[in-house]
Amino acid sequence: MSRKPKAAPAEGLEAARAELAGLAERIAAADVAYHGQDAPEVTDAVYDGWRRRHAEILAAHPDLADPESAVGKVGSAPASGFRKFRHGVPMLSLDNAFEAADFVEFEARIRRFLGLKADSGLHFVAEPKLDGLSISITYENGALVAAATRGDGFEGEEVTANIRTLANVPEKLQGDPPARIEVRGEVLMTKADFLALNESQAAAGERLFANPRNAAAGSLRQLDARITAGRALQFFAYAMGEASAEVAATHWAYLEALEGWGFTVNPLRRRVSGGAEAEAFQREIGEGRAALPYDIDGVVYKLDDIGLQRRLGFVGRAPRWAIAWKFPAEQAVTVLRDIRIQVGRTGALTPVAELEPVNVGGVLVTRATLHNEDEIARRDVRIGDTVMLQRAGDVIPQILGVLPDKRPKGAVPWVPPETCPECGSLALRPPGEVVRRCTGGLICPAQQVERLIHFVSRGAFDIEGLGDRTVAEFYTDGLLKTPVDIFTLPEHEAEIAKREGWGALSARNLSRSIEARRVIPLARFIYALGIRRIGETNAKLLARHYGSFAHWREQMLAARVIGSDERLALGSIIGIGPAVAEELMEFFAEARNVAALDALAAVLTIEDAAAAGAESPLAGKTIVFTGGMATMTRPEAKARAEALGARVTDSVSKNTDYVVAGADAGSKAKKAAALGLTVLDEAAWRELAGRPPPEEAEEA
Ligand code: D41
Repeated sequence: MSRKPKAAPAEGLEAARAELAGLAERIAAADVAYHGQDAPEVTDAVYDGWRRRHAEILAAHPDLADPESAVGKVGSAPASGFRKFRHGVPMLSLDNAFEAADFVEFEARIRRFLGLKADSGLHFVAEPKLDGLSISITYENGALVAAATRGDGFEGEEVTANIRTLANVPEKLQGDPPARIEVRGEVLMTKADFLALNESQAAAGERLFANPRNAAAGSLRQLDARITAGRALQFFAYAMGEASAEVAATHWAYLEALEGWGFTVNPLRRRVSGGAEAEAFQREIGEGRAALPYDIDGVVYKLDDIGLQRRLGFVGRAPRWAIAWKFPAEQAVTVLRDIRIQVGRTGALTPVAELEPVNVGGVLVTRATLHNEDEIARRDVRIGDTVMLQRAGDVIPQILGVLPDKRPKGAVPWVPPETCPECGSLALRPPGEVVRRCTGGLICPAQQVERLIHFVSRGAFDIEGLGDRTVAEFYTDGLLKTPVDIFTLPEHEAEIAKREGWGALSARNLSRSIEARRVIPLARFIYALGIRRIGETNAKLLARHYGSFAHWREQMLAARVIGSDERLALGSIIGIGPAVAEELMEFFAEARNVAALDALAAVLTIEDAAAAGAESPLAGKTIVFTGGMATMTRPEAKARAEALGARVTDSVSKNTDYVVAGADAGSKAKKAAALGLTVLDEAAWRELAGRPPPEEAEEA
């Protein structure tokens, strides 16, 4: 493609500088999200667009080049060209702890879940949390056969040839490993190797890397594995994935087995029992951190007993049995230039701080969230103030507080707007709520655009080629107004092809990716609607509970009647609280919403939700637990049932398949008997749940 550098905007240097700063911030944030453990926040196309524009402006204004800028130094742009690799067992993420109280709560949660006494000892393995990139390596009959990046946890990129070039990754395992085993760990570059690499990059006139992690990522994700071979990368093994046979009963023993097979395992690992020992280890490692040859950003604590790990399972994408206790985040000081109002998909007005650009731990920060107007008042943040900033491991920087000595004369307290800056409608803050909202609803362009952006986003319709910027442009130009318009875009393909930055091929590709999404799973569809409080998790719960679009729609309409059976049924879905139910009812009470829903359903095929664990005897069944059990807590029983595809509800009705009656089961068990339902005792439940009596379970 021949792209002439476009001249910078006519407003001149200042405008160019501002646009450059904005782009740098977005690119840096996307890099953090991409190279971090999180899923990328923007599509590759949007990201590439930002980078192109950034380069164009720099080409027109070379003086604006900022040697401190993180842009241009970062590891690599999201590479394509690698084969996708589906992980047999998802690579989980980790919940974070930031202080001792979080660890205490983590332990308490484990005890509650397992029904253990408060004074029962729990043993953990503590491992420094290496700041590299997570990799999975598969061995068959002791030989390395495949390696892949973590990606989004479900699907990564296949990097077998690259991983084979790492000196400390065994090609053949020693000892007697299971026939098939997957080993997980972190690939990193030491600080010294990173500095040396950047020196030789500079000497060769090549781009520099921002930090060791980006250097490791950029070095590994090379289509030409010979380049990887020339880079000093190391692999530290820390977890197991799939295995054809049981390896060990504790995580500690598993790590020793890994060492026996020839892997490098972090020698700083330690067994700790309880919060006090964890806190001491945290301090010890924190103090030694700067002197370590590689970057770490915290310590991972894993429950040692693998049997208990299995019982605990995971919630969302993170195991209940492990936690990453992070070191305090990096901070900086800068000047608050302005407070801008952002209008979200649901009309929420969020104040955003516009900052004098500042480098915080290698990332250029120009914006920070101010959360809400109470926060601004509480911290008395004023325009012109010098503020303390924190980047807490995640992407959105926060303002910690104000340096009062540096306040300029005449700075006045900030006053929240009474109207929406986007559409001029009244912006109201209901009593008892912290958020001010635009009352413009669908007439507010900001809300409409945000809804469309959400609709096509990754977890929703995931339409490739329709990035944030494109959606906003199409909206402004009248090509898109409501979600259903997306499916008429292919009819405008010729027109789109003529737009600036487009061509016949990209327009064709857009039509193709839209057509490919005419069939959509129910959960994604529900999530795409952008109803307040219906995130991916709740959308899945609803899809699983109601099964089909027609059934869900019918039930929601009926549930609008307070006291109806349908309303009670909605309220009894575990995980769907009253606030969520309220939002659903509000959505369905609005005729325009139902009309929009039906317009979409008319052009789409919405797939029924398959119950999880479809082959299990509990798939699609509805269970009520009542009374206490001796060998399993209620949360564990519920999690087990849900993992097997069952719905757990609170109230017994004719739609209940099983009632599990514990020791002191009362009225619910009676009602079940009266309705002629199947009532199980604890032993029968364990049998059904594939959890035979505890003595035998040890062997399983
Ligand atoms: O050192 C690390 N970065 C590290 C990461 C580690 N030592 N252990 C880890 N263990 C896990 C589980 C408990 C889920 C097997 C991890 C990670 N996960 C992890 N890294 C990135 C996402 C998750």
